[in-house]
This record gives sequence, C-alpha cells and structure tokens, in this order.
Amino acid sequence: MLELSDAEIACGSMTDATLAEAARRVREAGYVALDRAVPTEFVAELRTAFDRELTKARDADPAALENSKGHYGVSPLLDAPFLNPLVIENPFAMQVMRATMGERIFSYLPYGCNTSWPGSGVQGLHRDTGHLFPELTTPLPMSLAVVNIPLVDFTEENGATEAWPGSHLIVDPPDVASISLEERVAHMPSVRLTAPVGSLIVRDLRCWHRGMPNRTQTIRTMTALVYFRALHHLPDDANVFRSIPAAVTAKLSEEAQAMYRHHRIEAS
Ligand SMILES: O=C(O)CCC(=O)C(=O)O
Repeated sequence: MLELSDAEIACGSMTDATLAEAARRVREAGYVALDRAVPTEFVAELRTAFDRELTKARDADPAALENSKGHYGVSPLLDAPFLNPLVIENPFAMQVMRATMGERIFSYLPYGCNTSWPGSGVQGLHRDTGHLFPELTTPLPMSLAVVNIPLVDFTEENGATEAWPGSHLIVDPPDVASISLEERVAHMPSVRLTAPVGSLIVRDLRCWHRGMPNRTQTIRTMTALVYFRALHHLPDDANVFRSIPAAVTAKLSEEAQAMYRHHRIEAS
C-alpha cells in the first residue's frame, strides 16, 4: 500500500516522488494501491447506493448470482453518487494513469463493479484483457487499466482479490495454449489485495487475478472503471474524422460504413 501524505490528500495531487513510485509499482507489479485516496464518508454513501442497486438486481434475477458462483456486479446508474468525480476522474488515479498511459486516456460510462457476495466461491483465474500484440514475445507497456475503489474493507475473510504480481508481463508462447492459468500459477506466488476503505487500486488489465470467497455476511464490492491509452488518431479528433453528409454515407457499403464509423454524420 502506497501511503499518501496529508499534504497530498489536502491538495488532491501526489508529489513527483510519490507519483514516480506509484507508476513504477504499476509497471513492475502490475498494480498499485493508494491509501486514503477517496474520503471514507463518500465511500459510505457510495456503498449504500451500490448495495441498493445490487440487491435490486439480485432480486430481479437470482439465477445470475448462482451461475456466477457469487461473483456478480451491476453497472450503476448515470447519476449521483455514481458519477461523482472522486470515482470517475479520481485525481490520484488520473495522475497514475496519465504517468503510465499518456495524457489522452479515455473511458466509458456506465462503469461496472465487482461484487463477491456472501457465500461466493473461488472465481475462475483470468486476465481481463490479453496483450495488444499477442504475436510479440516482448510485452508492451500498459494500454488498459482498471481502477477499483473498495466499498468495504477488503480482507482475506470477505474475499479480497488474489493477484499475481508481474503476471501482466507474461506473454504466451504457443506451447502454453493447452495449459490453464490455474496450472501455470501452481508455482507462482500470489498476493491478496487487502485494502481498507478509502484506498483505491490501479491495475494493469492484463494482470492475472480472481475474486475469492466471501465468508462474511456483508456484500463485498469494488467499483471497476476501465481506462484506455489513446493510440493513433482518436475519433474525437474532428480534423481527422471530419463530418460526412448522411447522403454520402448512405452510398457506402455496409462494410465501408463500419470502417468509417467514427465520422460524425451530418443530416443532409
Ligand atoms: O471481485 C474480485 O475480487 C475480482 C473480480 C474481477 O476483477 C473480475 O471479475 O475481473
């Protein structure tokens, strides 16, 4: 856990030295946990809102919970408190991601959450994304990150995520295709991402991990917001992706319309 100082919390910004340490941990371990990055009173408000939505979703579709072995979340409403800047553009998370993925990172709404429900089992070991160029034998820097804000204290008892430090850099030669990740980690040390309320975790989406059993009676949830590195020209660059009259796009084949889908279309 990387501790933020009182001065950093007060001004909502890490010093260069703290930021360099956070970025180094992301690059080397595949994640960093920042302590006291979110005010605990706000986390309490967010937890109440999430628990309400989760319970509603579970009551509407109890089978979904069973089918997921108790690891099942919701995408929250596009409304307060879910859209609070402390969540969707948390200043400390943004600093870490801009330092590791560049200035023009982007994301989408609604974001999601990961919930380990009371009585849950062990989630299948997985990575949330593969490598950008899986054919290369050298891993590239992070281009996709997830920000998790724990809504309760994450402990071994309530199913703190298990993660394999450094696994984001493991590339897959063809001879491992038939070996499960479970078999591959048999000789590899893991950590449990135990984390108090108020902390947040920035994790490389390639990092191997799994949700763990919740042996308490309290829902264990964390927010899950995915951020992307901007590669090449972005669709939001109007000088490249100029608007095209609808009458023109109407003449394009379906395949061409898909190819040129990022242009704004002007009503003709
Ligand atoms: O709930 C957890 O602890 C981890 C779940 C997760 O990250 C996932 O499903 O991708």
